[in-house]
Amino acid sequence: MGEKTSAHPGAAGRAVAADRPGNIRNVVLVGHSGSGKTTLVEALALATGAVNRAGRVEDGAAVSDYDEIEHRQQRSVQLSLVPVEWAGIKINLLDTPGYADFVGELRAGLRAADAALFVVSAAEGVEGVAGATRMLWEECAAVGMPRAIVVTHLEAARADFEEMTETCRAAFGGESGDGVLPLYLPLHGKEGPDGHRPVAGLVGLLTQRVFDYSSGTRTETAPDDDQLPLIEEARNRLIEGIIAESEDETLMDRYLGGEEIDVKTLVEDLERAVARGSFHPVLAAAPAQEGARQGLGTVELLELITGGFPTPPERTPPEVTSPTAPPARR
Ligand SMILES: Nc1nc2c(ncn2[C@@H]2O[C@H](COP(=O)(O)OP(=O)(O)OP(=O)(O)O)[C@@H](O)[C@H]2O)c(=O)[nH]1
Ligand SMILES: [Mg+2]
Repeated sequence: MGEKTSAHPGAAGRAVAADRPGNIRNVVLVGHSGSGKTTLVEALALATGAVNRAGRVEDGAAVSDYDEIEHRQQRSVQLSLVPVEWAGIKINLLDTPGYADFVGELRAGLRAADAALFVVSAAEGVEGVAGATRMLWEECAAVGMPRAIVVTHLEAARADFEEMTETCRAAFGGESGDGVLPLYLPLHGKEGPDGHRPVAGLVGLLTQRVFDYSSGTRTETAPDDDQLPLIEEARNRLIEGIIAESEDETLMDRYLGGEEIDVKTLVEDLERAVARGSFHPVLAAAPAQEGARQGLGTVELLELITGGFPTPPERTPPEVTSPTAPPARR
């Protein structure tokens, strides 16, 4: 790795400045080869303005697959850093190769990060969250690394976001599956001639607002009356999940007593639980449409990274060892 790891010269044109550690998030993207990590990095670079136009992996035009070998193989072979800026926070996105041969690059990325995004393809189903990905999840859990899950390939024929969420709960959520829950549900648009219903937006389970991406730019609207009952069950499950993780023990009693807990309190508790590594939100993402800036779910993901993921000083540095000296803290 070493010198090879560099920001793509085209990304942002210049490095994003951050004047203090509190304004930095170091985030590694991990997951099965082909799950969509490089494509997601591209979507985030576009949404934050780090690039002006999204390149596709298969065209050899994605910012984090810049090596000629990557262009030829149409997949990542090395760790790469793509710095982006959102709401005054510098986010260092570390894109890792999913293919097992390049595990050394993955390990280097994990070491440098303070939080991880597990990218899973809904088209792959359970295969994408088994084996190496699941072991990696457990390894991150052992050191308390904050984690979130991003579901991609939402428009694939087999894709079903809710089914994928249940698969993730079973794979990553331990016996109860608690602590692995979606924050948004995808909203499907009109059925096309091929019988598919593309994902047009997201509905926020806490805010009960609709975030519509169908125009290529995120717009916020109120849900239709018939949409609210559809999210009620998932909303209640999420609220109970957040309250169960809350440090405020009175909250559960108040909730069970019928009190409506306000969204701000819930979001703050959620962000604290994410930062502690005890709650793992499931989000959805898709590349931006041709000519558009915002890919579905990019804004929600950036909000989670900046609001819920820890700053470098908040994380305990990893243990370092040398052949001659006993384990020591860095
Ligand atoms: N339809 C669709 N295609 C996607 C999506 N995300 C990624 N792809 C495509 O899936 C293929 C693999 O995506 P990559 O972004 O290269 O996957 P990766 O996780 O970086 O793969 P490795 O670098 O091998 O680990 C590419 O052809 C992408 O264009 C998505 O959300 N929807
Ligand atoms: Mg890649």
